[in-house]
Amino acid sequence: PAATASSGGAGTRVMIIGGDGYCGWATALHLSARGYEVCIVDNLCRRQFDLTLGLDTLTPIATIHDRVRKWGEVSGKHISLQIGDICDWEFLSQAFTTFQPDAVVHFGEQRSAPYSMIDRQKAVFTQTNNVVGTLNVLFAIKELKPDCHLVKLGTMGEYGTPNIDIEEGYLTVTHNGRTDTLPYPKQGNSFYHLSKIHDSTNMLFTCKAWKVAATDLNQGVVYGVRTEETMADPMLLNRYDYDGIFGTALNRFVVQAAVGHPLTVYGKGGQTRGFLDIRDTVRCIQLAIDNPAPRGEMRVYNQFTEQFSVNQLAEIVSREGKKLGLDVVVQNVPNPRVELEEHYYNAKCTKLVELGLQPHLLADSMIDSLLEFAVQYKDRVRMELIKPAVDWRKTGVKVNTMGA
Ligand code: NAD
Ligand code: USQ
Repeated sequence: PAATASSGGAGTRVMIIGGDGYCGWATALHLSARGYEVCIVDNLCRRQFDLTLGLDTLTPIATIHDRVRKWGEVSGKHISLQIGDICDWEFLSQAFTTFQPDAVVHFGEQRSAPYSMIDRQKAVFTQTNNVVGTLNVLFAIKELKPDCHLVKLGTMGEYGTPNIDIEEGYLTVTHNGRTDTLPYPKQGNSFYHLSKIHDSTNMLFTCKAWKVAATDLNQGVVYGVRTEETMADPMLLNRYDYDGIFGTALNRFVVQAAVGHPLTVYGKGGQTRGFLDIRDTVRCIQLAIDNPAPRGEMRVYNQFTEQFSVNQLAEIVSREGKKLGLDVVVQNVPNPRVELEEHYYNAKCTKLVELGLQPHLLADSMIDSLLEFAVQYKDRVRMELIKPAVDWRKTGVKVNTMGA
């Protein structure tokens, strides 16, 4: 049964593509715990990137098979598993036909901006993997389950950092006396962010042409690691990236503080972004599923709860770290990226709150507990993985690593 308003979505059949990843695993358990029928689809390429590049998560993570088995024991709920690549049409169409999803949550992309800027091969892989994967999902919906709602993870980085307010997806413009509501202008700052823009364009077109129902969630930078379900057993623990390629700003700063590494603020540190707690990511996805877009409409929600500059984050982490007795130093390192380091930023994020999101704001208690969590695992930190690893200006046809 397709769910309508509020959170009464129990019984809804949800396919979670990328369900072995950071956001996907937490979401799969959140929904399963609440009675949704969950199927995880993943080709485990994220684990392969770690193996290939010599990276590792802060937390020890179990295999996806062990995770799902343990979740069954802990909760009494079954999550079904389909291991395969959504760029492979045979695989995806079979997964769709077998599971018959009411909603597909699509997290299954290469999501690191630095990874996409390593070299030509990784730029091409990122855009092929992301754009073709999403295109296959759109075809699967059209051909196999036309009433299935697509909940697609986009990114706030699709908008870039324009010198005007950022709206939720669309902008009403008056030009030469005529007015129209148009997709908000997109300016990505890496081949990864650009892949998300290409996805949004394909989605908007198929919503119009095939009456697909889609919600594009332009998510900000996620922080934190604990959710109720992933903390229920050590085997359910989520991944936590802190390295220079997959680690994101606040999660990196927390680990850096825990091990006494200077906080790596890139350039002037005025770069401002939207951020949210992973406990809100899972709630936002549930709200999007429970309030499906009507067929033919592409809804766009900005999925973050607060905006911070990188300098502000470094300040918060050093203040809280000192309270816990940690010696925290902030260092402005040369910016490996090409981006504005001082800019206007004012992005709207009201639609998910209107649907009922009650944000977990970045209170001191959150930083405290995240710092304590990082300290608990600090013996696993490999200092050499912390440095910024990819320079936007040096991307070429050969592998580009700053340390090499
Ligand atoms: P992640 O890398 O931890 O997880 C992505 C998962 O998708 C991995 O398990 C990977 O194996 C899988 N995957 C990738 N390509 C696939 C394919 N072709 N077929 C099947 N599975 C595939 O990433 P995450 O941090 O959980 O991010 C999930 C989504 O949310 C991404 O689309 C990302 O762009 C978006 N997002 C993440 C953040 C963040 O801060 N982590 C912020 C905004 C948006
Ligand atoms: N930054 C630092 N120091 C660091 C790491 C990052 O100053 O050690 C700065 C970056 O230069 C950038 C900002 O922090 O200005 C954000 O960088 P990030 O690595 O935290 O986030 P980003 O590369 O944008 O990518 C992450 C996720 C991606 C998601 C995006 C949301 O990896 O999947 O799409 O956040 S958003 O930024 O809103 O587009």
